[in-house]
Amino acid sequence: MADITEVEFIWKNGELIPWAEATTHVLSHSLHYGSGVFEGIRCYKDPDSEKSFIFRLRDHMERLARSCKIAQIDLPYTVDELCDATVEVIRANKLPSCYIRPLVYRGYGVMGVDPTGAPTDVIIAVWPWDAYLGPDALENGVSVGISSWRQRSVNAIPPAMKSTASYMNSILAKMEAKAHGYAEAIMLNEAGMVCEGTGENLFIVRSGVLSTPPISDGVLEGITRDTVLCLADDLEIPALEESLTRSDLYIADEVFMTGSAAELTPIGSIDERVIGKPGEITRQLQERFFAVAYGKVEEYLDWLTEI
Ligand code: PY5
Repeated sequence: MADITEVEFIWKNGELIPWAEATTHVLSHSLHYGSGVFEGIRCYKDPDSEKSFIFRLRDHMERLARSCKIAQIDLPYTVDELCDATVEVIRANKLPSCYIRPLVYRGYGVMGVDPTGAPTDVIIAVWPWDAYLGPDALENGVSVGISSWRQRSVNAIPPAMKSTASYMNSILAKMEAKAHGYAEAIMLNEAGMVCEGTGENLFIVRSGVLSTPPISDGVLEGITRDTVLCLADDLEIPALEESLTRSDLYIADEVFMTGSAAELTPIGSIDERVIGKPGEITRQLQERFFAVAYGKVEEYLDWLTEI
């Protein structure tokens, strides 16, 4: 049984096609070797104004284009065309709020590791998706554990490339975390420093200062991470990008994760070390994040694409 809310249309290679017909051949290159790149984006409906906005659409599509560049995939559409296609598929499905999943993948045509000759297929799927880490995760926080798996290193699968292949690493860590009763895993990098969650960046607060691992420690350059750093600046919360050890997490006053799917999720405990209820700074940033996403903050309206 599919644990996904099906809608009417998916955009594929320039056309809207029925959800059930958006299939691919079992010998598609990316199904065998993970040669795809993707994005995760959200569209929010402001409950007051009832307007819907896609959050930082252009920034996501630009990252998708950068992922293609690293993966040496010729993207057959411009960033503008992909942004327009996203608006088109949301409107066609009449969705007030949704998650958006663009995927560029090497399709059916060759079976060697060398992808030369495989076609490039592009899809944009949308569907309603609730809080990623559980129904009360945003409100009450989640328990997480440090994974025994290390995050892929910068010279293995580059973190700047949001590739499907990288998520085998995330899957191993996520399944281990769930088996131990945690909602999410935190992965260290090969050097043993804190890296990120399986689909989220990580922040800590200690003595009123916000810290997050630098890009050079192997984290995805998250768009929500960048958003939080901008909002912290507005709120005059000092913020640093600095390497963190696992003990820095255990003794932090507040810890939270960020991502398009996970939004801004507080962490209540790490490896049974209690952090506690969502703290003041986490709450302030969460509140401002949703105000911005709902189009209530004038200076950030250019981050939003109205549907
Ligand atoms: N780190 C990793 C490994 C991620 O997969 C993601 C996003 C992030 C950080 C946060 O990036 P951003 O803030 O730009 O979303 N993960 C995807 C998402 O849609 C997929 C999760 C299932 O959030």
